[in-house]
Amino acid sequence: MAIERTFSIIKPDATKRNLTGAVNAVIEAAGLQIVAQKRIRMSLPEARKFYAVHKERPFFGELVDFMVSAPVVVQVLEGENAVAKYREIMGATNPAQAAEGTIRKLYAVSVGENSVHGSDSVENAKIEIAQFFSENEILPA
Ligand code: RTP
Ligand code: MG
Repeated sequence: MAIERTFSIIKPDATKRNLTGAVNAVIEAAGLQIVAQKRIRMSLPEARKFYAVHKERPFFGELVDFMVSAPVVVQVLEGENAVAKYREIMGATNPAQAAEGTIRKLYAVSVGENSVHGSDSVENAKIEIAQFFSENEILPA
């Protein structure tokens, strides 16, 4: 199996409720290693750039406003099949449809305020990681 990296964001609804450690516990229990992490306040241009693929969607404005509304924690996760594994433990976008034990089932508030982001492909993970981290900030054990 391939060792991959994926990009994660612990979103404002989760940082505001002091759930960074709870989310990280689920990540680590699944065997993913947090190889880079920082708490930042996303700027509006950064949020618009990050979610540019959704710019024509009706929820785009709401989404970027939410992402800049409080600090977020950006992370790089590493492990076997990290991209798919993280999507699996995040659960469905809408927490009402998320499987038991997933981060969104446990913690998300709504389809918009859904606690975490995870890359949807290895290619996008590389692009997203590069938006927030330089290679010397990523430190596998
Ligand atoms: P993410 O990109 O954040 O990991 O989430 P995802 O792949 O599961 O969902 P995606 O379709 O990429 O949507 C990105 C984020 O936009 C917000 N959203 N709001 N109000 C709505 O109907 C709606 N739909 C999506 C969510 O925060 C979602 O995670
Ligand atoms: Mg997505």
